[in-house]
Amino acid sequence: MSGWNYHVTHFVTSAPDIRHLPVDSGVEVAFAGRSNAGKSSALNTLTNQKSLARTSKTPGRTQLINLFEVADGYRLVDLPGYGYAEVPEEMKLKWQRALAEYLQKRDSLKGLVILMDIRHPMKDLDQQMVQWAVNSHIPVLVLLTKADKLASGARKKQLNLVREHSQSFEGDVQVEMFSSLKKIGVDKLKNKLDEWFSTYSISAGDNAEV
Ligand SMILES: Nc1nc2c(ncn2[C@@H]2O[C@H](COP(=O)(O)OP(=O)(O)O)[C@@H](O)[C@H]2O)c(=O)[nH]1
Ligand SMILES: [Mg+2]
Repeated sequence: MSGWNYHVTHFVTSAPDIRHLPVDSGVEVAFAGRSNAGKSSALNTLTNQKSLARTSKTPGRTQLINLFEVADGYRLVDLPGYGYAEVPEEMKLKWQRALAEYLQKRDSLKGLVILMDIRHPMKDLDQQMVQWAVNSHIPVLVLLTKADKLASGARKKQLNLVREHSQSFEGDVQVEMFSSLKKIGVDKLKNKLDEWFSTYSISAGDNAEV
């Protein structure tokens, strides 16, 4: 089924950490990736809004978890970027533990989009994210971002390499190219979100806000 209109997505709230997320009901798809991978740009491109998710040339700025709603009870979650070099080691570990817990415990989480710069994909933390999601039976869409930075031959080669590598996780992991600049892969992203959102419909009671 199609028909989800991502253009009407609106900001709901920010949470300082995973323990402060809103009630765990409805359907959630989270976006994760290293700082500067192009996550905010992808969300803006998906929703056709220039500054829904703030984009920044300064990596690591977005420290909050930002929640957006596509429709009542259907959310997109912008997770803080990981791997930012200037964050103290202790904070990094704390955040990694919190992320792992979120992936394991959040019932409404039905899909994870992991964004990786096509020129530097599958760094250690990226692999860890994929592995955590697979372990928690959460389907993954890997977007190889900034595809416009490579010529089309190099792009396809990189896509095939990452696809091959992703098989080693032995889970539901799909890999696609993406470019916010050139609007590459936007339909692939929409189709995947449609699939995840439509697989889980919300019952009236589940959706009640009391
Ligand atoms: N060439 C190119 N640059 C991009 C693309 N997407 C994002 N960027 C740039 O990469 C930097 C980081 O993007 P941002 O969306 O803020 O990344 P985030 O930290 O993952 O949210 C910014 O300077 C963007 O302009 C893309 O598709 N192509
Ligand atoms: Mg961002």
